[in-house]
Amino acid sequence: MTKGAHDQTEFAPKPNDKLVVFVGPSGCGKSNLIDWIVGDNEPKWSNNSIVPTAYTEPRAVRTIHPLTKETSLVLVETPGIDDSDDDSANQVARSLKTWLLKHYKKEPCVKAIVYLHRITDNRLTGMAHQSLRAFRDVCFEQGPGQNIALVSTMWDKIDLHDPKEKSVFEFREEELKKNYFANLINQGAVTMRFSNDARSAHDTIVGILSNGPC
Ligand SMILES: Nc1nc2c(ncn2[C@@H]2O[C@H](COP(=O)(O)OP(=O)(O)OP(=O)(O)O)[C@@H](O)[C@H]2O)c(=O)[nH]1
Ligand SMILES: [Mg+2]
Repeated sequence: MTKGAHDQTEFAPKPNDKLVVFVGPSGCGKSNLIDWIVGDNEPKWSNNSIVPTAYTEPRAVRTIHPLTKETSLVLVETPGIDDSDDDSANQVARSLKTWLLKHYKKEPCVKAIVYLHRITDNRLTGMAHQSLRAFRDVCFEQGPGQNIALVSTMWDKIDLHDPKEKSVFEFREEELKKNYFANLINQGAVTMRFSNDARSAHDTIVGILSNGPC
């Protein structure tokens, strides 16, 4: 699989769709991971620009479900959360709700909400648990924390063969699990690493799809 293109002409929902919703601050790697999962040709949604993507509504791409091999998997990218604005996550969650209502007459199966963050950031800005509460309210009826995947990106930038560098970033990852993400993990959220290649993208989406109610 190579990092890929996806046509964003009118999105056509289907009754048995399984949705995975990607959320996080601008630049955390939502488009990039989706491009890798979809595969084929050239990247479509991710680019090397430092300017946040200018879109205010979620956008979706249909692709093959890696476990069932049906074209039932729908990857939804939500607009980047602005961590400097307390209401930004709520606004983005509302845009997701509007998008879901517009496209699906009956509530669709949302397999997971994926919260992305860059492991290379040396300070955390956003409040993942607060951001995620708004999205959980939109997507799930069941208890908090279920069906949440916390994916750290940029692992390809880390030289895990260098013992010093390895210990710095693995310590950082542990800090995140013990503090920042602890509540979510206690409630059932899973954590994963993404290292910016096809295999890692495959493992990440399979890991995400292996849990969940539908
Ligand atoms: N090396 C590396 N680069 C990454 C990774 N994830 C994202 N990038 C790069 O970081 C930049 C931003 O990534 P995007 O995927 O566009 O970020 P986004 O979350 O979609 O941002 P918005 O659409 O603005 O909300 C792009 O240049 C990506 O190629 C990663 O895991 N490794
Ligand atoms: Mg994007």
